[in-house]
Amino acid sequence: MGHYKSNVRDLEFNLFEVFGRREILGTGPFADVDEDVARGILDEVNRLATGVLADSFEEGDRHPPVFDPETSSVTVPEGFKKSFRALVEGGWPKLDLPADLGGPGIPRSLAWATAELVLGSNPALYMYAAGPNFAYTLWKVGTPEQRRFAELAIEREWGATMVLTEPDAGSDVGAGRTRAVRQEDGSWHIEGVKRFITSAEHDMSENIFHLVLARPEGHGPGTKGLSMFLVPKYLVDLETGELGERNGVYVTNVEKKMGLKVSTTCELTFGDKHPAIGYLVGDVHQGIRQMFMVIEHARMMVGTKAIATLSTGYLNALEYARSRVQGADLTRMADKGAPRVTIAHHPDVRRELMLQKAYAEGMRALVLYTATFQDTLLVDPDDRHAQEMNDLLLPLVKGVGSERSYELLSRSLQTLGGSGYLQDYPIEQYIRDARIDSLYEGTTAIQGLDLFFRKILRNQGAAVGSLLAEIGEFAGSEAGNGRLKEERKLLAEAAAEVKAMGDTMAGWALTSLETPSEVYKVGLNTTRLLLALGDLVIGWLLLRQAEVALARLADGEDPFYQGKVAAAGFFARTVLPRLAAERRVVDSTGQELMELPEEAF
Ligand code: ST9
Ligand code: FAD
Repeated sequence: MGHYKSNVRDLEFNLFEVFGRREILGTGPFADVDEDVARGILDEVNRLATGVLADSFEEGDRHPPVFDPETSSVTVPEGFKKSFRALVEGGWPKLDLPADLGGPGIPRSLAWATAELVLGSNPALYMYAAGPNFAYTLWKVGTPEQRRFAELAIEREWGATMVLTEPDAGSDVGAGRTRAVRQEDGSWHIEGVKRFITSAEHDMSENIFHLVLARPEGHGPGTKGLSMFLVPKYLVDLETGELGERNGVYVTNVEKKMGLKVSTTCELTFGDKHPAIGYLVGDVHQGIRQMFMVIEHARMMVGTKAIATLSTGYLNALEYARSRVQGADLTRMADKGAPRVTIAHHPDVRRELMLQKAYAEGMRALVLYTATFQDTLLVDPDDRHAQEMNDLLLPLVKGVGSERSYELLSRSLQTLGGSGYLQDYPIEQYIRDARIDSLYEGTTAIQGLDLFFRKILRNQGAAVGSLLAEIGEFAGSEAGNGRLKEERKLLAEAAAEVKAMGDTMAGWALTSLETPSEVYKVGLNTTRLLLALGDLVIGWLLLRQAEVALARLADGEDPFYQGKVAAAGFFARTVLPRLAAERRVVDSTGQELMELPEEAF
């Protein structure tokens, strides 16, 4: 048995029973996909994910890629290559493409459900498979030549990277110093050093193209002064598609890191040995806007990766708890001769397991709920509400998904006792591999700032207001036919707490226009608000699932649906009430921390 335990039933439950995806299949851009095709895709990818993709998960960790500084080359372990080939040969990296670029033209919700399976099984595979997806962005915003390049990249299965970070420009991308110098023939020479670049070198594709942010000479400071350049490893003859000269971009180091070791994290040096030729994407200087098209996808990916890992962590913990015999039932604690029971009998283990289950399944629902807005945008790219909801939910998927998954994976390990600490089980690797998720693609702090300032304040509360109204409507409804009455009340109370937190913070933001230091009080609470809103939405989505499950249970018992009702009730009773405390913390925020001299820390 491989390490990966998937949950296809829950994916299908979300897609077809909760979020009504059946209704959009067979129509518009999804004309060629019906429910059978959709279920077939999930089945096929699940077969791969629990088989050949998972096979090299451990090998990639124990025998990471080898970097040769002499040749600037990287050799990836053979087992991982085999897994990658299986993914590529199945055509799965092209899953995100529309039909006119050779993709299946599926809804985003189905694409993300499928992505969960790959990301839970062996996340680095998904990242090495970024080529077609990144080429699609290039195709959307590129010049005719760049569109041709993108088509070749898709056809020839080239690798791809997103290149923002520099030693002095991490969260603050606008501090980037990599330069772009215009040449007479209209191309550019890129000069500088980028770091931490994922998949920038490997031996699994004949070419790799980099989407690079650099500052053209004379352009202003900050992110708005950056432009995006296409910088291929090998130059390409666009007519024949043949590879030409080696371009002057080289990997000059590969980092040694805590986890996700098979994914190369590279220092990338431009124009040191010979010129690194770049092409201005779309022939326009809109680098940060273009890069955010890639980032939005990557943030969704990171959240999905984290949640996928929590789900398999939980299911591994559950399997262990069902077989590990230790101690007597608590009711017979004093009876030293009482039969020993599996640890799944112990109240404390049950509580821990249910917390893992509720978060894993609630956050899966969050990913797929967010994806439903992306589905709408494929049907109507001008749907403003769908755009704003997607924008609002992305920092939750990424920020809450990564923070809670890491926290809860530690609980999964705890369920295995000392055995969880061993490499005999996958959870210690899950934890190391998932630790990155709250760091890259914008740290949690950045997600909190993005949520409050850009997605709430700048949006004048429209999207969050609509979300809270929908939650309020559910709480005030008859959902669950009396069976969810207490839970709906807890949901309404939690929603009021979160709204109060947001209102208080918005008030400080307003006051800061006159008294700038008031904004510190906002900054002390943006991550708190992110996590609180996350808990609220997770609680709501679990209750929506419970409503569906209760209706199904009327037809007879099914542990899957019983589990849904139990998880929603547990979350409502044990997690949502904590939001009252979070609100009190917000209310009591002062300037003490900001006035404290650094030496006192
Ligand atoms: C990284 C990569 O970490 C990690 C791994 C990558 C792996 C890739 C693999 C992907 C997989 C692909 C799929 C494969 C498929 C396979 C299938 C197999 C089955 N939304 O607020 P301002 C824009 S990469 C949209 O003033 P500052 C906007 O244009 C490194 N746009 O910011 C805005 O202008 P305006 C990641 C946004 O103060 C402009 O930026 N690094 C958003 O100048 C300026 O905005 C990071 O993420 C947004 N939310 O800069 C950096 N926000 O306002 C984190 C901004 O006019 N740091 N824009 O619209 C930040 O995000 C900062 O907040 C900052 C601040 C840089 C934006
Ligand atoms: P810093 O920005 O220095 O942050 C340090 C700490 O300060 C963090 O806790 C942060 O939250 C906090 N902080 C910083 N600014 C603020 C602020 N304004 N308000 C509040 N808190 C703040 N980059 C790429 O371009 N392409 C890639 O493919 C890529 N892959 C990566 C793979 C790995 C394994 C790693 C480790 C990184 C990768 N990155 C990549 C870079 C990654 O996106 C950055 O590490 C990340 O954006 C954070 O930047 P930093 O590491 O410089 O941390």
